[in-house]
Amino acid sequence: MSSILRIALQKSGRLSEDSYQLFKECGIRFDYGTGKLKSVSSNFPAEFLFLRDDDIPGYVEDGVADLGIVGENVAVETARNVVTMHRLGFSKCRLSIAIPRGKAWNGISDLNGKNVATSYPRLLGKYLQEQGVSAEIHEISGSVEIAPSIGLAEAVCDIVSSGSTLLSNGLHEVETIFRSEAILVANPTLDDERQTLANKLLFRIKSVQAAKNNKYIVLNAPNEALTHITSLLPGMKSPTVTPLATEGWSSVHSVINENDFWENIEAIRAAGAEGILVIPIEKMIH
Ligand code: PRT
Ligand code: ZN
Repeated sequence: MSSILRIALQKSGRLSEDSYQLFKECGIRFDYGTGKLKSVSSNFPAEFLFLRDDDIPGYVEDGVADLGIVGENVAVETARNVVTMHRLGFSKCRLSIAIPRGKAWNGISDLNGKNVATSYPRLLGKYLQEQGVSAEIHEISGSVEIAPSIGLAEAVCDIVSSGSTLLSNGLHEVETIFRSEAILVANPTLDDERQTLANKLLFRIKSVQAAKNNKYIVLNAPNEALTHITSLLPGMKSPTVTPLATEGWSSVHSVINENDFWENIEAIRAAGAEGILVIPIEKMIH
């Protein structure tokens, strides 16, 4: 195979670190942070392009890059013809409407006839239309949160994560219109070789994500409690049970989901398990 996959990543910003980390965990090595605009991987047929996030959907649509990692907010706002291959679960944020603290809010219809400042005119416009609200959208490219204090708008629609930017500008969030996370986007017309490479990458990403969401668990249990304990540990297929040297006891090995980890651990302990070890998993292949 002679093709090389071109992957666009944000050069430096809120998507960069987690994007670089993801490829590292997928076992794909490349240099970054050297100020270079691109870098070829030493162990996977991929070339990485380091760009501003706003330009990534356009480059992927035009085929300058085959794949890209971008915030879903930017992918939707730029409305380029790209395919969402996978949700990546990092750089989570929301696009919300906020108004000056102390101002009354009775619902989205309060925005009728008002000015709203945003860098997301398309997303906001669509939302207001769906809600049957007619407001004036002022597109500004940055520092949206200062718009009300300088008299440019009565409300803003901006990206929020912790909420501290709104707070320190005397604003308060009244309505979330979109939830976003980093996504892997692809050019819709990848040739067969590149599609094969993209699928290989996706397989690795899914294995890394599955491993992160699960833990390997090893415990000792009295034999009479095994049926109950194994029913609490569905594992990948079913738990592995081996006898211990101590008569009447067994060792149980399984995989447990991170989300219901603490609840299950309590139930497992209550059922008589002892010596419970919980171990991180590096890769998990289904
Ligand atoms: O230089 P370049 O153009 O590449 O980067 P950028 O400055 O345009 O984008 P960047 O790095 O700030 O964000 C990249 C992506 O990260 C966004 O498109 C979102 O998908 C996602 N993301 C996650 C965020 C935030 N969290 C976030 N908090 N993007 C922006 N913010 C900003 C927001 O605009 C506001 O100014 O942070 C402020 C709010 O943060 P809190 O924590 O105070 O609520
Ligand atoms: Zn940007």
